[in-house]
Amino acid sequence: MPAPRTVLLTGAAGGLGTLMRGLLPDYGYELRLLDLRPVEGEPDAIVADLADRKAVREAVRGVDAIIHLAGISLEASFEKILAANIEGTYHLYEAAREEGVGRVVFASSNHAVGYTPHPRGDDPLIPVDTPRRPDTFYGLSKCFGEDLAQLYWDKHGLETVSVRIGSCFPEPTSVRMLSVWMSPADGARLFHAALTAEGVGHTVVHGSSDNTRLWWDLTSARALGYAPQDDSEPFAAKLVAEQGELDPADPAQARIGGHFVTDPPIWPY
Ligand code: NAI
Ligand code: 15L
Repeated sequence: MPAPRTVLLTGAAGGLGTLMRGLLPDYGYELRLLDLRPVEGEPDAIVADLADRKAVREAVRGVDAIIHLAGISLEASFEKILAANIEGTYHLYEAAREEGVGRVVFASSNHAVGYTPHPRGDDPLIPVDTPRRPDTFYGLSKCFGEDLAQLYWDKHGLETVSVRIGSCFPEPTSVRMLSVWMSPADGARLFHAALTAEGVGHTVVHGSSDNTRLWWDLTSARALGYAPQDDSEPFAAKLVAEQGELDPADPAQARIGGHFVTDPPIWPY
């Protein structure tokens, strides 16, 4: 596979999209941007809903690969998740198949396995083939996206790397995030590896930095060539002083998905 150059970035107006818009051009990518809402400072960005199949098909035409971030990124009603994350992702894959795009990097989430208890002490890291245990309709939509990716690889030869992202923000903001944090720079490293590794078929990887308090195994991500450079530990002392260590007796602190398992935040639209 020739190295992709032109990449469609869906969800470009969002938090992660904004971070990646800043970082990925340094790897030589030419980004085509799409979002439901205008992308600040980017007048050429495509403003379209994933529900609009014609617009989605036009958006993927001619790109080498797609980084698919668009969708509802927290818990919401099933109907909203169905439209944006399930039907929307299907529309994107259909468009990719019809236009012959060879590779998708899919933003999956830790919430696909959110009910999995996190390791403590000397427990082994969670493997990437751990059974899925979604913690929300949102997490369920990420399970769907991963399965859709598998189907399009098996049936149509369309490759995907599904990145189960932990928490990708400029800094970790909770003690839980110390274990699943992916620095923006490591996020760009991982997306670059996912775009360029040979023969990925459909590969699922965990998306985190090389955190001292890591909960999950990064082997499949490293096999793509991902070499994380960051660690959340420098943020630990302050966060632990403010919030205390995680309490295993508290259901909202005992599992990978954190408070999503007990108190899912509702997306405000
Ligand atoms: P975000 O909510 O800031 O951005 C999502 C973007 O998708 C928004 O700009 C929104 O307008 C757009 N969007 C929503 N529905 C759409 C539709 N129907 N058509 C077109 N665009 C639509 O979320 P964030 O944090 O940037 O996350 C990006 C992706 O990564 C999401 O898929 C999220 O589930 C996933 N993810 C993010 C994590 C993180 O730590 N930021 C962790 C795990 C997964
Ligand atoms: C996600 O999947 C969300 O999109 C993001 O906003 C964070 O809540 C992240 O997971 C997390 O678990 O910290």
